[in-house]
Amino acid sequence: MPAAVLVGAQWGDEGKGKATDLLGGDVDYVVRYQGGNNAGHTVVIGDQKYALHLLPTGILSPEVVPVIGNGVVIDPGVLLSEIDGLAARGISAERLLISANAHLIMPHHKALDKVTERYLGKAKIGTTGRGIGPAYGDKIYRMGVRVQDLLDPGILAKKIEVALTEKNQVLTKVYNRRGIDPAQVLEEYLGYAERLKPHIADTSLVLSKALDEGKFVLLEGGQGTLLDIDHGTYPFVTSSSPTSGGACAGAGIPPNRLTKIIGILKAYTTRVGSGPFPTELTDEMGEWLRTTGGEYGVTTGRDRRCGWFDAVIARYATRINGVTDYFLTKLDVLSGLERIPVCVAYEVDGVRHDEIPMTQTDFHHAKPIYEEFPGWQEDISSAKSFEDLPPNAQAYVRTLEEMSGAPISAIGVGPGRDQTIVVR
Ligand code: 2SA
Ligand code: GDP
Ligand code: MG
Repeated sequence: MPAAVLVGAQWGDEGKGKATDLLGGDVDYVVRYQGGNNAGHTVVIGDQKYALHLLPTGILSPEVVPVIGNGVVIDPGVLLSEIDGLAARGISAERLLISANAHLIMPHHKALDKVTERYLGKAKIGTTGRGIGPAYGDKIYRMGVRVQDLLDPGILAKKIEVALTEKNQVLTKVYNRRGIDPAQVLEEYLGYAERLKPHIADTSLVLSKALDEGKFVLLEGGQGTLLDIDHGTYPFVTSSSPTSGGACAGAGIPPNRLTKIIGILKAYTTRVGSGPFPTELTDEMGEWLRTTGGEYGVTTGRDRRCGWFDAVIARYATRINGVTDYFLTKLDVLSGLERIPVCVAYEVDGVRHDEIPMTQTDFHHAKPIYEEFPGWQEDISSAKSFEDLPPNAQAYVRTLEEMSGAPISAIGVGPGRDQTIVVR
């Protein structure tokens, strides 16, 4: 049976949380495969709003098994407070499975994330400060502490000792900060171990068996294609692989299990943090999109940078991820505009680029070439079918579909669970 991937097509915050939640009723397992509590996924059910960071969105559907895959970096304290927060609202995380191979975010990762950003000054990445980059750095450097180490206090103590011997040198000697006490960290993490133990599993094996039994597995990405460590706007990226290729590695299932790759595409573009963004609007129009679309970071509360839809990026996301279907979100936000510009290509030093330029230097200098489309004035937030949309809204969707190169099979017209149009 199939596994599907849900991936952000832009710079994150496309509305992946809502999309996963929508599919929740049809799936058996929802798996986070990368990132950590840098992610912020919002789901609105009736008058209840949930902001999820580490827990897969499937936690909100009682019949779904939520899984944190091996590709995720876990801050155990944050995970437990998220679990407790949901429990207080009557949602149980008892069925949650956590990969024994996932890596842990340690106190020194958070400290280093913050000091390196300060050190970079104007050149900073604009990270969420959650320790994501340093945790993945240690994973690649083979100095990481994994979830399974929580099951062996001796190993855990040794790993913390080894890591801090080096990291405390960096913190104190390079950055003039206070060192971190290994004994204190050990005590803290052994406390987490007690509570997390029942959830730790060989999740790759669990998923493989589930697929053999005909179960439906949904792999839920965090961030987005342009934040991918390999395919994004490096170095202004996150430290993992949100793209569909990363989904298999981060969940521990083989590529030939994937049958659908659903890209989530916002009807305009946003980005949080530093880095190139050709269609960014720094004027009142950008402010209007931010206010109307509620574009503020779910994790950090930062203002999101806003701009027009960029078809070059959408085409790129289709290609890199092998998108089979798009879910176009936030079309309702554009209601009321006279005309809607769409970036169809870039101009770099007088040369037209129909694809993302090969070098970051050129991408930094890319100027959008726009085509304008007529807007619509009607409120579309209660539209139930494609035909309910005003003709200009229908034409806008068809244009984005054609430019993106993959079918748009669902359209978001509001944040609510029921504010979605299924196109085909
Ligand atoms: P990090 O913390 O190392 O992953 O930061 C590196 C870059 O990745 C960006 N990033 C994000 N971009 C959009 N949304 C994210 N999640 C939150 C949200 C963001 C927030 O849902 O709103 O609350 O600020 C997310 N996570 C990481 C980050 O901005 C850096 O550019
Ligand atoms: P994610 O990181 O991709 O899960 O997205 P975020 O939750 O960070 O940001 C998306 C925001 O858009 C959330 O506040 C959602 O509730 C909201 N949202 C999702 N789909 C729609 C939509 O179709 N219309 C409107 N108006 N809001 C939406
Ligand atoms: Mg988000």
